[in-house]
Amino acid sequence: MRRVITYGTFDTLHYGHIRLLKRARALGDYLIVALSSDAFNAEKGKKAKFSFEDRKTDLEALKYVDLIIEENTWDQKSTDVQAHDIDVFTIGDDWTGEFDFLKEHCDVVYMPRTPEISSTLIRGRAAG
Ligand code: C2G
Repeated sequence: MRRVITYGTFDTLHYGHIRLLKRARALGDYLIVALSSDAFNAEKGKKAKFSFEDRKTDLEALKYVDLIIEENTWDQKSTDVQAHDIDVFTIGDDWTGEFDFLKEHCDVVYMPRTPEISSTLIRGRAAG
């Protein structure tokens, strides 16, 4: 059982997120998503439109996601990877190089982002 983990806010869930999660799941047999808490979003300087609970509910609807845990700090990744017996850490290539320190515990895969779609863009359109 090859276990994969990825991290993010996943606000206003869109096809860019879904494609990433589908590809993340395809790297193994089990995908854990560490979902940024509302407090951690503030630390990231991100104002999510939806609460942690709403964003969690969206992710739970996806067949690619096997478990959702909370992301509260920048430095929980090494602990998470060991605690959940992770084989692969993956995230979009906007983070390339940032998490190479995890290579002592697991594979690290940066995946291409899906262009032209973002929660910010969607919010802007919704504003009309
Ligand atoms: N993503 C993507 N294509 C997009 C938008 C996002 O592939 N058009 C990917 C990002 O690269 C990331 C994931 O979807 O891997 C979640 O994106 P965000 O919610 O923006 O995550 P971020 O704020 O980058 O949080 O500790 C790591 C952080 O929590 C990552």
